[in-house]
Amino acid sequence: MDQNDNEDNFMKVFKYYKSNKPKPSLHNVISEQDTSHVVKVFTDNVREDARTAFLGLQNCQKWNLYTFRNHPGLFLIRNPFTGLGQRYWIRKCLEEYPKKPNKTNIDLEEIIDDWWSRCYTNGECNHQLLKKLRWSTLGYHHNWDTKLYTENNRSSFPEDLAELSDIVASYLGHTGFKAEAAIVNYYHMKSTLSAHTDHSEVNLKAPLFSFSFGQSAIFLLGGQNKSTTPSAILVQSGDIIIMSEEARVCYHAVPRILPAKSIPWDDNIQSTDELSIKEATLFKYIKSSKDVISRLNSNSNEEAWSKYCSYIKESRINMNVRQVLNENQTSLVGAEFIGM
Ligand SMILES: O=C(O)CCC(=O)C(=O)O
Repeated sequence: MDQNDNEDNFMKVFKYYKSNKPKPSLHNVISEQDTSHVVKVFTDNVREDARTAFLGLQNCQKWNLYTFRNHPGLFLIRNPFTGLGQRYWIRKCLEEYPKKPNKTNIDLEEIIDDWWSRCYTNGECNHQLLKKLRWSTLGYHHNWDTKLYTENNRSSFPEDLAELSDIVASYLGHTGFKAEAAIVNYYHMKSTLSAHTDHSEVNLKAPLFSFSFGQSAIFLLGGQNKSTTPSAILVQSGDIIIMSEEARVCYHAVPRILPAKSIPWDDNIQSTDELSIKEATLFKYIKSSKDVISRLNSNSNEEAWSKYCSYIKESRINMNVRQVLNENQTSLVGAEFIGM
């Protein structure tokens, strides 16, 4: 076999799952029941985190954590969110994260301060504009051309997303994780994301957290070059994929979006009570719980939720959170690092 055949192994699988004629068989797509590939991690001794309910998560003791026999460092937490929690994050990704000063793919054509409001100007939905959003970047903005982060291309990172990432990082024992950059990806039913590695961050030792909502997807994870045949993993709404250690620098891609088999963002929708916990000792990043609790609860109103519901019925959203800097590093100024 010549060198190119080898390098094509990732692409062959990508093309197989992307194809419409013929449509792929999903027989080899790994789900958590597939014990020849997946190992359930027993987390009986896991400590409860008092912040979970504020951020739309179930009690940590109820989470289902899996590792993959062929992919050291890859973890899956199967939907630890409540229904209201999923609604909260879906709405944040649509209403808040594409707002300026965050960057979006639409900036190349036109700078829109508030994309979601613009989509609904005069009470009508501008479907064309709605479909145009493919990504927004938060914190350090990823420069897609240079593949570099720079200090002068940075906005503040959302406190709630930093707190959510901190909860998941702590659950897995990564106590020093700092959320400093995120790419929010917006997929429609025919969207794909091609094979790539995430290596623009100075710190490649810190894990990457990938939160998915809405329609399902086939996620491919291969090795450190494209000659490794990737595994195809089914990712559903609420799932968190964690890429750490070896898996942090492996090739991955999304060749296909699949219709969701269930609607977990509709599960058990009821308002969360104001929780009587001393806030000052609770949060690391969020200053007050009032805002998050009232935002969580506002989505229990079906009328308020309906516009977001129509969007997510035909789309998938993925929040991909990274630490950029090394421990004890406070800025990129003067830092030596290598991009692609
Ligand atoms: O959508 C996904 O699941 C993956 C997104 C991703 O790989 C990225 O943003 O780098």
